Amino acid sequence: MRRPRAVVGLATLFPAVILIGCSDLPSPTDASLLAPSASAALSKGGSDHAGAIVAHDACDPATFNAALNDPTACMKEGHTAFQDFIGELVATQTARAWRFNPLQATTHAGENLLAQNVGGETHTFTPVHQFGGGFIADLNGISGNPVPAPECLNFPALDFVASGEKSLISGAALAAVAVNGVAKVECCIHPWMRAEVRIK
Ligand SMILES: [Cu+2]
Repeated sequence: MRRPRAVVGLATLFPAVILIGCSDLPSPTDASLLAPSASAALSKGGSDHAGAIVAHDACDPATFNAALNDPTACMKEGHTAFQDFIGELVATQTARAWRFNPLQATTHAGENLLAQNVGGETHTFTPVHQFGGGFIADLNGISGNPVPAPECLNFPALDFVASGEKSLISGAALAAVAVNGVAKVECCIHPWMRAEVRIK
């Protein structure tokens, strides 16, 4: 998938992104399970799914775009200023308005899940074996997730979903990470954004 400008902006603010994102990519073993199959399924008409995970945030465009030095970092009118977002993270290790809904979803084996971003920032909906940090070291640090989930470092496979856009999480990708029938999905930018998907 294309890399959105938001990530470039984040890389400017958090130079560690460049190191993690470009110099030490794991082998793309899961690539065939993630973005390509999802985009293929979406192009078939977008109805090849039963449930959905929706990403929410509350970014304030003026302060986020200034702080991230990117006029497209936040594309929807939210009410959380960048400094308040960072302050909440430092105080509580989470930013509550940045969340997936539902926190627990259910699918049938093989079904795709719709990934919908109704927030202003870009998010990923990445199936992971274990919850961990994302690919932005500073956000990992202040949210208490110092160790990235390996899937979040597999940049070519990440499914960046921009503000207002949709994608699909493939049933195969969910099955590949499921433990006892439950697959974990997290945002690799904001690693406290997490959901669990029960596969029936
Ligand atoms: Cu996110």
